Amino acid sequence: TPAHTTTVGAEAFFGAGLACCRVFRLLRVITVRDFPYRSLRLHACHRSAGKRLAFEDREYTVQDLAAPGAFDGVDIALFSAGGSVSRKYGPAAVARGAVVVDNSSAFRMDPEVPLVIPEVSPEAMGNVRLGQGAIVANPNCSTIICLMAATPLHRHAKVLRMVVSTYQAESGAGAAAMEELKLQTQEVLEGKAPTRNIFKQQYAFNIFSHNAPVLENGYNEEEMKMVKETRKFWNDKDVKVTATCIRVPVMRAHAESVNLQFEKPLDEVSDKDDVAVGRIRLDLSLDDNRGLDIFVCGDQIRKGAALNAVQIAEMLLK
Ligand code: 11C
Repeated sequence: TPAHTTTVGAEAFFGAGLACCRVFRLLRVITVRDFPYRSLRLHACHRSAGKRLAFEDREYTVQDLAAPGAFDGVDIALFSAGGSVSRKYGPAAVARGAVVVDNSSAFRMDPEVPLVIPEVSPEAMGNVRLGQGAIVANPNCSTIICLMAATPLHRHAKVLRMVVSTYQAESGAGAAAMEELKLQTQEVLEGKAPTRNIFKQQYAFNIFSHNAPVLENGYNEEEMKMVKETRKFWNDKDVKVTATCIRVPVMRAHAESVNLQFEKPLDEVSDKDDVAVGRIRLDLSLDDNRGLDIFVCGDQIRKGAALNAVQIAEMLLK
């Protein structure tokens, strides 16, 4: 078994928030998949450095990400701390020879950076090798879940146009949002005004446009990530993609409605994946069996982030 040093970059690891929830999930996936490592280091921002954490029968002291030599001897660095941390420290890890598997959006659209979903695009890893510093980007969770289902179909009949509507869980916004959904639900049921610390909208008993900033074109950033990442992933700048991303008051797992229009007629559709695909219907609004309506659902923290990142790291070991 190869043995490697893995760094889990964990800004705000001990605080409530996106990074906390996701890094915790990364560690769980490392255990569940029995990921082989010789040593593991946990890094966080200055304020969490020095804290102690038990993981797999050992106690770790969280180290300062900014300390000199933080990445010395690291083969694989799993970053799950948001774009600004990845931008600041990712290149430093690469300079020390580490392969950075980055869960943030910081490098996804960089033409030099592979965007990888292992089951559907192992070839996208290109020449990335252990020992030769590089960045590999994990797509956005909504994109991964959609493309797990749509990519085999795209390869089969070539997608010309894809229309996605998402129903996104609170876990995509982090542990604090999940806690607030619980609190809000209780408050609303008791007739109290719901606490709104995370989003400006009430999300208990409510649905609303994804909380990502709205851009000049009227789409929110989450929607445009789906458009741009799909084009890069399929290496097809002409594919028409449009998305509507919505938050729903659900704790875990995103659901998506995906409408696909193909270049070639379909003669069969059958797929079994870890992302569940259901409600497969020929699109009645299109002629000649060239359209399909499907409904996909997956755990965006497992396959949508942590599991995908660890699978990329596993590819590096092969
Ligand atoms: C959500 N997909 O569910 C988002 C969070 O680019 O990795 C992750 C954003 C990203 O809210």
